[in-house]
Amino acid sequence: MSQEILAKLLPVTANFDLRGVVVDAEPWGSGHINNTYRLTVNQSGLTVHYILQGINQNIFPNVPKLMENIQRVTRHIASRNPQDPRASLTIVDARDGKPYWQNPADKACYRVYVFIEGAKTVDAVTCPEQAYQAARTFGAFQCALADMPGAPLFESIVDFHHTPKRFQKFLKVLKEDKMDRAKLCQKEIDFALAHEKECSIVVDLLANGGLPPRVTHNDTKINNVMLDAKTGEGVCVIDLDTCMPGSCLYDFGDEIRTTTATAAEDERDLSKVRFDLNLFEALVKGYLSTAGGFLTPEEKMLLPFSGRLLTGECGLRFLTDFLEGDVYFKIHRDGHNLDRCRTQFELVAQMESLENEMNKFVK
Ligand code: ADP
Ligand code: GN1
Ligand code: MG
Repeated sequence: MSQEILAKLLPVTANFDLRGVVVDAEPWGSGHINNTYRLTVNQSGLTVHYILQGINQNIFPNVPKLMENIQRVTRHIASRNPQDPRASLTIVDARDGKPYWQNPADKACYRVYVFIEGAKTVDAVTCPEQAYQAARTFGAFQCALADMPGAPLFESIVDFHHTPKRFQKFLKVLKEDKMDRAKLCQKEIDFALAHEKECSIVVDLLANGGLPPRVTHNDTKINNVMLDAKTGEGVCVIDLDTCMPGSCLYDFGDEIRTTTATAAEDERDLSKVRFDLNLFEALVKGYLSTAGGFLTPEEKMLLPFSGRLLTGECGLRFLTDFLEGDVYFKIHRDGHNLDRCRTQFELVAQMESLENEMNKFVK
């Protein structure tokens, strides 16, 4: 199987100077957006790995600007950590000198990163220490981006966390119901409709100056941070496609979404899906240990709410994609996006009932 994949990818890898012979290629990780492979390269007897990604150009049509963002961010993070090569993703340029390669035949774009060895990602946390480490690492990343020189980053997905616009899109897709699926998810539709009011809290505050704009990652789910395989310490923030102007609350909210849940995002048995206050507390401690110094009182106050907002937004996006016919997120089974939506809405409901406890802890 992996040899078949290798045969397909060799014409792609030939366009990058990998300093050896590519001997294996296997699908890697569980991201929903790009096509990710781990390459094994024999460099004069030494085995070295790389990450090769086919970039999702439906979602990121402007690859040159996308890669310029990633180049700026990775260089800046690397310059902040000169002693630690694992602290930043490292792009391997194509032979033509660009940070990606475009196949002239079908226009598909690919990029290569140095593989971060001795580290792992997890799809669900198993202990508070992992939550602490993930949040500490994302907080440090935000802190480092705060003084990145140059013009604002390119908006790789416009209005990515504009929750009210996400809500309007949901209403439109629901009205069309072109796959005739609304009848399969009436409970989830009702849940979404009942939460419209909360959608605009953060975007309104950003617009009226109540919250400061920041440079953020915007996709801080738990499998976008690498943890040391031995010590469990946070090593590196990855998946930089959505680094752009945003709010700290987008990042912290998405951390809450995936780092305080006791089950995977697509768990079908909702009795296993629990928002865990201990994990939340570890997350808050980790985040404040690196980001606490620059957050405004308003940002701090909204940290607990951001969990509900981002978890609800993500559930809404899964529901919209289910209704639309699974056109955005990769799915691996029928109803996958609906299963994902259900876990997210379950978490929102639990966070609502624990609102006082969450607020008390942050205070
Ligand atoms: P997607 O945008 O599809 O989520 P990611 O960039 O997050 O893609 O990559 C998918 C997975 O591949 C990650 O969750 C991680 O496990 C792994 N990965 C990505 N980049 C690296 C890297 N440089 N070194 C090691 N593993 C990586
Ligand atoms: C996607 O790329 P990945 O799998 O890390 C998505 C996020 C969602 C997440 C839900 C560019 O993240 O916004 O929160 O799935 N990324 C993009 O799991 O849409
Ligand atoms: Mg990812």
